[in-house]
Amino acid sequence: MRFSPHARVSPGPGAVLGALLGLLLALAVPLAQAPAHAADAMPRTIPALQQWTAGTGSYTFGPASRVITDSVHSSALGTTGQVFADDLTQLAGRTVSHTSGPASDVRPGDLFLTLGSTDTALGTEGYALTVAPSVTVRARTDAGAFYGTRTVLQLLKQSPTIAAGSARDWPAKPERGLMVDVGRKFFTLPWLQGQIRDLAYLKMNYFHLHVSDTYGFRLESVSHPEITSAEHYTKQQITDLIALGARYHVTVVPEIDMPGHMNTTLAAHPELRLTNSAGTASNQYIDLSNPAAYRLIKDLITEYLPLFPAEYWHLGADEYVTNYANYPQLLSYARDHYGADATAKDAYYGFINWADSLVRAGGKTMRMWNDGIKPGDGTITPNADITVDYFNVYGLTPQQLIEAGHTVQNASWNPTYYVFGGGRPNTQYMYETWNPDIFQGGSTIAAPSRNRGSKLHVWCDHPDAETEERTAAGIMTPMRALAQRTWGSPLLVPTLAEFQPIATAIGRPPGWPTDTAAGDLALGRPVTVSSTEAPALAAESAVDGSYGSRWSSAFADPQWLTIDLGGSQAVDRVKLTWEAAYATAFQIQLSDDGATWNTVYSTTSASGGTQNLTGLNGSGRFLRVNLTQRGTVYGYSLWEVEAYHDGAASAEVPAVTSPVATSPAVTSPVAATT
Ligand SMILES: [Ca+2]
Repeated sequence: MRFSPHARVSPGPGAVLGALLGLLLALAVPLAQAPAHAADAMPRTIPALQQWTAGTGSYTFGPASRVITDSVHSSALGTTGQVFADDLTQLAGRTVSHTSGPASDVRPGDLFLTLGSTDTALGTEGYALTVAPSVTVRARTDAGAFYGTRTVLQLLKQSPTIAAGSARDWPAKPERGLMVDVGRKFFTLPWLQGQIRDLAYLKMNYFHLHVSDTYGFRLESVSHPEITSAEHYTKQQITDLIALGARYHVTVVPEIDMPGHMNTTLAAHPELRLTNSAGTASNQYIDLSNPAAYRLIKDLITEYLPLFPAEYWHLGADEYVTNYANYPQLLSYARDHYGADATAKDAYYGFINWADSLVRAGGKTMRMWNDGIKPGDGTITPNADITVDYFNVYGLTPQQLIEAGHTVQNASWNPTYYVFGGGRPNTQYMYETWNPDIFQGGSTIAAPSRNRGSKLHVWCDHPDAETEERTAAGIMTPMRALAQRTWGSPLLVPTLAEFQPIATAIGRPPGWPTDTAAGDLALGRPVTVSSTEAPALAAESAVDGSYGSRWSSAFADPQWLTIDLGGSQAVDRVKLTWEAAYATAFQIQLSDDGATWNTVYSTTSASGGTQNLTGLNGSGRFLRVNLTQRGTVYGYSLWEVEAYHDGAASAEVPAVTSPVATSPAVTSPVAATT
């Protein structure tokens, strides 16, 4: 996919209009923190629960709490029980045990997983949850039980105590996911692993890897090693990633984009480039009139079909030739193979169905993008068994595709496209108005069951436009809105402004990697600020461990940011990572009471960037960044504020493992009770 004609300017310090709109939004919703009464009783999860009935009393997660999988179903639930215990171990900062046993073993504080629900409305991914002195998740399938554990995990992330009650919960759509263009930009394995955990945390299950495009072919190959890029994934790495996905109920679906977007392959095979009637060879179109092209493509599909156990294979098939009159060899090929009435476009349609036959022979269902499927331009139509990812308004409408026999997925440019250097998802529209049965351009379908669901799409048209950390932060809220919309439960709150603090409170899954170093005293601590530019630029983003998320203030002097370190801490180093909106004058201050401040660092000539302020000498429970002079016309914006007590390490003694635990889990409410 390339730029949409509707591409919007991405937000940034220069986006004055966007910033002003953000301010207006913030001002328009002054009571964003005050939930409606109806939402008070509903536990806060993303996605929201379909149904909740409040009970009496509560459940508390404590040091003796165990995960118990019903011994009758221990083989089916064993992995889910262990993943749940592992996640709780990360959350609590201590080992949470997992055992198998009968319901009669369950004690107050335990978490019990079982199957055998007769509630058919729960389907294959739903579950029932009972919160009492102990918690019980009962489902019809392992997947359903797993999603019950994600609900409990999100609730325990917010508090070790959960109000009693019972839930029935199930998804509206079977596919809820994310696509990442690793073809144009190489994303590291830890990043991909983190996205699998984050998808699962949001009860999402579909991870589409677009593995080849303009700037790369990212898979190790034995049949064609000449096309593999230097930055690529080995087959073992892919197998391990798929195994992680299986533990988290996330399916990894590959796409090797063909017959367009084949730049990397054609750089190694210039003889297969499609040449137009003027004699110009394309960098990205393979020549579908050349039998050698089919041999190479068959080699690749045959090599990789067994590597990916997912039931789907995505062919891509987007953005191939548009003016077929320029390619008479395609017309000749089509007439030779598909009859005297064939059109040049039949070379494309015939290729699609040829590839579909390879995929079906491999036991899978093929998918493709929608733009090449047009009415009346060929004598061949794509096989009806192909699932079509509908991303923009070209040719057949979603309803027409369904009438032609296809199943579809909603990949609408608006609101599911996140384009490097281009447009961003309209998350407010996505959360407040859209649903997965509204397709690009507003078209709808008669039978929603023929729509598998939706996913967010990260397209890296300009691969260096942002780092993978920034991308993780940039898609965080859109993914949460999409999780809500694909699960399809009633909204907890009607506006994105009200949803944002819920998303912040639920945060990332346990074990989410941080950018900050071990021993960061500020990580995940409570933080207060003088002002916030927009709900999406919350104070918590300055202490969340990510250099991809930031706090930003109103456009005025002075401002401040205060972190509660939880108790008096000696601090000898503070690291500030500024966005473009920096301070020229500020002070670092410490206080035991939050009222009387001891200044340990002061400057009037700072120039932003990353400031690693060493040799500080002070202690206190509260750390304040007191901001007195802006460096730009904007406010103050910090990607992250970190505080350390390097102690002996700063005296050039070899670093030792910090006694301060480094996981964000240590600051979670759960850990606080242990
Ligand atoms: Ca941050």
